[in-house]
Amino acid sequence: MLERLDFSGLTLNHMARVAKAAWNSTVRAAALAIAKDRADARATAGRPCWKGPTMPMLFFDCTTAPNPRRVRMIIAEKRLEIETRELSIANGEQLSPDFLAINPRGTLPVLVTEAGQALSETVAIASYLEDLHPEPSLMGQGAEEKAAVLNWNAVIEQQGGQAIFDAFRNSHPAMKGRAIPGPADYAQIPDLAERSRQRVNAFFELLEARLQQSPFIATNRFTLADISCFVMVEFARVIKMRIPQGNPATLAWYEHICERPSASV
Ligand SMILES: N[C@@H](CCC(=O)N[C@@H](CS)C(=O)NCC(=O)O)C(=O)O
Repeated sequence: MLERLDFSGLTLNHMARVAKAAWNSTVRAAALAIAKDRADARATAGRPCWKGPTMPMLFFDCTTAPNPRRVRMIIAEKRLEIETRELSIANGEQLSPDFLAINPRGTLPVLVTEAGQALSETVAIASYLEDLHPEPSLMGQGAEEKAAVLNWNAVIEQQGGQAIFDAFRNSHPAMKGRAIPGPADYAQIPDLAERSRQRVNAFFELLEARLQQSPFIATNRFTLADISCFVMVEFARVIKMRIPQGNPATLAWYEHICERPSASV
């Protein structure tokens, strides 16, 4: 592929840039082809989890986006090595026909499992990885803890993440016409952005009340709910909202999570 590039008349620097871009798109195309082959094989097998041959997992990431970051943190906490392909949401790569063939919702993260399923929900990815690699546990152990993690993770997603995303997507100029992720374009609603900012304030109070009672979000140890909360709270910078200085329990929790190696992925 690279041999066919035309370098005539280019400076060395320019040549390097052209070669790098060609290499990246070749690698990306190969990754998409692998994932699509697996999806086709799964369709032929006629069921989502057939007992046929398995392949290494493949993770589609976007380093600028919060939900893929949750998956990167899970992978880091579990110290896994998973083949990863970066897509650029800024360049609309999640909406390419090749990627939509893998995830018709056009969202990231996606984890293609060993049997070829494309998982597009962070909680499903977390559950899958937890099952294959139970230690360290991020989804809780035993009925009470597992339920607490799922319960608090949903509270964080709905009361925090959704409010932050709505505030951002309905106000930021880069999100014009892109108020909802996915292939369909939706107009921004400025009033929704404003209401969502109020909800983010309420979320910070909810968090403070919870963390006054508990060292971590869901249980007395670090779990998926802390990962989700940490990522959402950090993402709130895009709407210029931060943990209020008057919320000491949340600030202490935040500092504590920042010390984990996974916080820097
Ligand atoms: N429910 C999904 C949400 C996935 C999602 O909305 N991802 C965003 C990035 S954080 C996306 O793909 N956006 C694409 C777009 O804006 O077009 C999850 O649990 O991860």
